[in-house]
Amino acid sequence: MAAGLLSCLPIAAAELPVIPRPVAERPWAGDGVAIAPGATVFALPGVDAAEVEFYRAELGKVLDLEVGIAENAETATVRFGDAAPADDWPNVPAGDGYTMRVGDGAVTVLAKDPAGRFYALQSLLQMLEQAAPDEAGARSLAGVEIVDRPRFGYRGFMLDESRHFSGFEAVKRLLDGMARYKLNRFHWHLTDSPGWRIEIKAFPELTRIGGRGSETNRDPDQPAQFYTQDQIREIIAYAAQRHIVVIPEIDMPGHADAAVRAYPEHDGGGYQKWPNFTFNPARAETLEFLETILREVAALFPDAGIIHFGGDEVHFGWHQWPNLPEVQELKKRENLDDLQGVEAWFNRRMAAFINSLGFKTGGWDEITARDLPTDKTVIYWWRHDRRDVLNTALERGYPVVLCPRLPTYFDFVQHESHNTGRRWSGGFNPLPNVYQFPAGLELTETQESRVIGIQACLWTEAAVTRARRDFLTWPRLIALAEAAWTPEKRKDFASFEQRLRPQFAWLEARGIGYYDPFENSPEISDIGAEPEYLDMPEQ
Ligand code: TNX
Repeated sequence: MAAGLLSCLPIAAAELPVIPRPVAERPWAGDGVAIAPGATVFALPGVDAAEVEFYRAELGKVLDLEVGIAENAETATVRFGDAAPADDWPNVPAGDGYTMRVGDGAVTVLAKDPAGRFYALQSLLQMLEQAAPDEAGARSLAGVEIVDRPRFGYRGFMLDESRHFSGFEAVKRLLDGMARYKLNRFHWHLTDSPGWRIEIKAFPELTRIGGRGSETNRDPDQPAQFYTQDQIREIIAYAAQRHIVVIPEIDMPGHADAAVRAYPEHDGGGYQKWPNFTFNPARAETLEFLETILREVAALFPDAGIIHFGGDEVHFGWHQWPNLPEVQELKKRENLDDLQGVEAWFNRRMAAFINSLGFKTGGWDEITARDLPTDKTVIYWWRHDRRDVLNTALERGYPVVLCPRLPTYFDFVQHESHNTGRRWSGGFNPLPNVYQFPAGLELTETQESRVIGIQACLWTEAAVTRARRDFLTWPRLIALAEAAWTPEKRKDFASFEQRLRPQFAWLEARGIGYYDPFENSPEISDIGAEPEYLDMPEQ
């Protein structure tokens, strides 16, 4: 798409009730469009009928009408195409971008790729929601032309399922919300110390034993909570239909207690709170065990692009490594000086294996110093107090996802008065800080070109119930979505607040809870609450 074209489009006076705010919108001089009973959709040549069938259903839900299929382009209410029908159209963008004209009696959506058409539909649905129907059930939209495309290709959210388990239905609701706001990466933190949440056929004890317990309840007699492989396939398909890629995270060599509880022969020791925090990083059978797991994960997530292998906080629990005979032997064999060398060796070995399966390796920013290949590794920068690490990763040419604790960790509190959740030297993550990110980092142009995206992370140590997880996620995730999509010069917090107010109705209708920053609604703080047992198949 020609960037010059966008800058010459004047901004519409009455702004669209759309989040994320589009790159450019201008009034269309002709008539607008009334969408009434009898509305139809049409797939222009080049667009798959099945794709438009999905849009027909989505439009029908919002309009509460039966939407039909038009016989031809001329009579359609909403038509979806992949090329400009005439010369007076802006260039048709590729990827996630789209252009949409609401004018002269019809809505025309043009995008080279299905993702762009899907995002145009999200904009249209939000506009229609805000247009109250008249007595005849018609919703009127003023004439407008939109040209839109995202600032970042990777627009993510991470959910920690180990500390407390969310479950199948909650994840689907989350994916609905992500898609609505044009987020496209769901980073699924499926394993950590309290619980192992992904079925691995080769090692059934991982879920049978490792799936029991949570951060707040380690009683071994609880039912195991995890996703079966069938459920995972269903979630991936549901996400894919909404243009969301699901990226699995299998944490190693740290955060391993749950797996080690199930298979103690792989223990590498830990520390007081988590005595089996690490896998043995040097034992041949343990490396094979992890590779077998990764092979199943790769088969289950064929389109993930990235397998995230954690790699964080290993030094918390490596104190017993010097006593492990396999580590002593490895150090000698590979000429490694210290534990950091052992950790790096382990990272390189596992990353090479992930690459051999056809995936990039994702890892927390500790792996920046590990000499992993820059073209096959994605760094997730989380230590906001280690700007030096971000700079190093960018200088070395790694693709980077920005997800620093401040302001993108949603387990941090969002209002001064909130008592549960994290703070960092008094700092916390209110809505405006999330919205303004990443402006405060003052990235140079070269640096930004290596940033593939931004992500919020919901860690769930202090999020025991679904109500609290919702409270921490919404509406901050909506602010993050606009930060990920909308270019800096189009971001405006006052405008965002205006457009945010009407979003709560959608969250409520979908059964999603939230914090209302306008009312400063009461904190949902569930310290002492019992974890919920949701959606588990028969065991
Ligand atoms: C740090 S982020 C962690 C997580 C915790 C989180 C809590 C990261 C790579 N490690 O294990 O859940 O802080 O905010």
